[in-house]
Amino acid sequence: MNIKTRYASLLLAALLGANCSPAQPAANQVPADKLATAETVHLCNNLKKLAGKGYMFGHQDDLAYGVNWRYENGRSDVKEVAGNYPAVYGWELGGLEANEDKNIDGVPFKKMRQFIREGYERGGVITISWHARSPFGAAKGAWDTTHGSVASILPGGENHLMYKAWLDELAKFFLSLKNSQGEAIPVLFRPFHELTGNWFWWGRNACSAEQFKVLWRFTQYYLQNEKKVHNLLYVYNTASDFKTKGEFLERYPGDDMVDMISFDSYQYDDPVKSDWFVKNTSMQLDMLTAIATDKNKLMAIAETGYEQIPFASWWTETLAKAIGQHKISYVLVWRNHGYNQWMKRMHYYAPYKGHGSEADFVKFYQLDNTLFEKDVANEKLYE
Ligand code: BMA
Repeated sequence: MNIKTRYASLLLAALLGANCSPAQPAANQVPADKLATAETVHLCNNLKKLAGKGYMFGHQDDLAYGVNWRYENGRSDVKEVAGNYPAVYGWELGGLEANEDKNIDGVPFKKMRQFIREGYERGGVITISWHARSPFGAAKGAWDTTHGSVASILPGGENHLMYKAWLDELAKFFLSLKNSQGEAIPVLFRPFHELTGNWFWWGRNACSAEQFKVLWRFTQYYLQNEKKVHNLLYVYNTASDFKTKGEFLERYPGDDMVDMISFDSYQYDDPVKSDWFVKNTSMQLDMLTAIATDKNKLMAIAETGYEQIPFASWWTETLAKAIGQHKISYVLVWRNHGYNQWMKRMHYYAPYKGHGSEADFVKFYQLDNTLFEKDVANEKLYE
């Protein structure tokens, strides 16, 4: 760590109150943001209670498009198969930092705001990720591993002012998320996701653990204290590459900075021949359970999926088994893009009407411990 980074780190620790001692397990969970709005506090507490009943099913970009459609009011591939919307809606802000009208997957932010409101008003939960472009240039988007990018945006770094301008755009968006009564809509914000991987500019090879923690602490400090954004719960999210609790926590910014711990894990091999996904996910959830209990945090599988779901009973025989009895808040599958020109293949993770895993998804939907929108609407998570 250089002197500037060290200074910034100490300054932020002082500003935010460094947190060394784990919180005592308690029935209630207080959000990391001490000024969180009433609805955000309720969501935090209610998610804690809900985890005892089951886990919510989530889908990225669910209301915006599906495998065979784009922007048709009321549609959702999940709803067309299960008869009900997902309980969790994932959205993505990449591009907003540069004041773009659409995100990196072409979703107009104006429409996204409307979809977020619809999901919230029906009682669902909103989570947001951010594939911000590299501070070293937009060419590679978030997928730039040049060392030094994080250092350059920390206080004292050459791109710090630019980073603050990015956060100003994010803050405007978060503050604009309101329901018809003007209530701020709570969001599970998952910045710097898959942080243990080595593919994004905030990843393991591009910055030190200390720099990562300062980045997180600064971001949260700036959104909360400078921009007065108080409708966020903060989600710490690693890739599926950790083998121990220590590895999972290596870049953890502090108990006072995080509300939920999570990881992303995808199925890449053939689940009929290999039980890697079930075993590894279950083992990693054991570790998360121990950490979440110790620290009194929520937990989730923030992204998963088996692209194109080429195993008809993946939902009940693989995914549900991998989760087992672990008390996660939610599991979210990635987006139903359809044919992806750039990848040159079909890119989707939830079934759609006519898909081979449809019947099994209905079984998954009917399991006692899977929760979709109608289940969470009954729970009144914001009251
Ligand atoms: C990836 C793919 C990309 C997309 C990115 C951000 O997993 O779906 O096509 O741009 O997520 O949503």
